[in-house]
Amino acid sequence: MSQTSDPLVGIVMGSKSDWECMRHASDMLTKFEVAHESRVLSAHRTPHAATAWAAGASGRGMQVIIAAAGGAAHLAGVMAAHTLLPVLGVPMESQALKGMDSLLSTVQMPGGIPVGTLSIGKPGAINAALLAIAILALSRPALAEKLEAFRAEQTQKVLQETFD
Ligand code: RP5
Repeated sequence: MSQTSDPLVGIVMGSKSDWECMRHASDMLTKFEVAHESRVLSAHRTPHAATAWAAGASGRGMQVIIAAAGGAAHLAGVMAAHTLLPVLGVPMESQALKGMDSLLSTVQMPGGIPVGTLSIGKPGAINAALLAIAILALSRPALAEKLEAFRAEQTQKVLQETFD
């Protein structure tokens, strides 16, 4: 587990093998100085710990959960079933089916229990963090300013691209 003080965002992933991808979400939150906690919890391998963590997240001050899993990717759905916090799902790229399994099992939630599902792999990890930041920025003007600066910088970078 990795944690900064009083985390606002919780990043959970089904296996340590997901960290190589999910570190990009953590890095983005760190860049924006958003306190967060990252840990491995599995819907299948640690079902009781996973549901207890989700149920307690709001009470511990968290405002957004990012949940990543691969294959039969039920973690984000299980998180969403046990909290009212917004849950962002990141499908991991799987070996067998390249993440299509993860994507479908994360995105196809029954009506009534939403999971905001991002794209497969690294872009999804980065965007989950940016979406979490956008949610938090709704009530934090300083964070909204940082997000605006990030977008402006990104735009300038693209416009200034050159070729060798
Ligand atoms: C899922 O199974 C994890 O989220 C991971 O993406 C996948 C493979 O896990 P390991 O076998 O590498 O632990 O639960």
